[in-house]
Amino acid sequence: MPQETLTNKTIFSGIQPSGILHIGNYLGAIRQWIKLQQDNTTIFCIVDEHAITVPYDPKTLPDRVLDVAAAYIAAGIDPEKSIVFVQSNVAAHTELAWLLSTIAPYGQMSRMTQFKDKSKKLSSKDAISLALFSYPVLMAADILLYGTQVVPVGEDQKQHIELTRDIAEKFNSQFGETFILPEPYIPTDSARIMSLTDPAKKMSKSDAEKSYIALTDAPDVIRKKIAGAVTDTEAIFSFKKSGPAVKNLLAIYKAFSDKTEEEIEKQFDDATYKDFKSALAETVITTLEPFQKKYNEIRSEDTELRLILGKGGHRAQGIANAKLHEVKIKMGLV
Ligand code: AQP
Repeated sequence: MPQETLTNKTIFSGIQPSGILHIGNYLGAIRQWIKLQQDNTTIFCIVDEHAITVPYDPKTLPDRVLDVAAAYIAAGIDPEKSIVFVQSNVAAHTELAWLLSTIAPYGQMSRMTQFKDKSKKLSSKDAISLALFSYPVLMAADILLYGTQVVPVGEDQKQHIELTRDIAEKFNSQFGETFILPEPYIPTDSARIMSLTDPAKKMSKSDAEKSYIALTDAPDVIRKKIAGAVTDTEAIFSFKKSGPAVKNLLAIYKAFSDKTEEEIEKQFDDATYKDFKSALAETVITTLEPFQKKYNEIRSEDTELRLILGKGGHRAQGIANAKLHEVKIKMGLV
């Protein structure tokens, strides 16, 4: 979808509170959302019901949810402009997911690569939950409840949006026109950030701490993680010729410095890894500083944050319940 067409659209997206948000979540998702909220109707969810599809700690989950909400707002999501809410506060999501699961095609569901990847990480077949398998149907419900036209996602989520469209199309043809078919939106300037310890894998909040830079990491932690990041044998700083590890570090530098590729290549022409990594660390630290200040302010006083989420949940319920009601009537359930 061409980027210039993104005005007056209904946009939905979310992040799982499955760990501490990292620079990949910011560069690949939240940074785009901030731009999109200017000229569109934007709905940003904290998808806690997705986060419980793999083993998790129920004691820390409530804090994780507030952490993500605080990160959204500290990064620039404006709760007056956008609806910001917690998925489990709107029961229509799980109810619609069940209704949609009655028409979700099993064969297509079995081909979802995220399910294959995530289930591989679990110790045995019995550790894989049915909910992990049906995760894309809950995601379809999240999207379809709000008349979403556009879903900003990473490349890895495109398959889930295709499934959502297929489910919506099937529902519309079986029960009558009900759902808008959403389009995935992968902005050209969104970066896919890879793990600091394994550039073949994307940076993930559920991986080892040293593999990601959390948005809330203290300066010394950032310096240490970047110093320990894997590199290639020869110190070449080129967006085309460097190996995957250095290309990833260069991409992070570019995203945080706002310099062009040519400027960066020139700047580090004769540099050592030590020079480059220390420049990178200081750039990341400086850029994250205002975010971290705001985040700490928001997070230290939960009352305001809970009020924002309560209000967002209320607004979301209004839209979601009306759509669910329509679906139930069409399915002969009311
Ligand atoms: N490494 C990344 N680079 C760019 N974008 C990324 N996103 C995630 N990782 C990167 C984008 O962040 C949004 C939210 O993702 P999510 O929390 O719903 O799940 P995820 O994609 O599975 O994120 P993680 O960090 O890898 O979480 P875990 O470890 O729990 O699976 C999405 O828009 C995603 O594209």
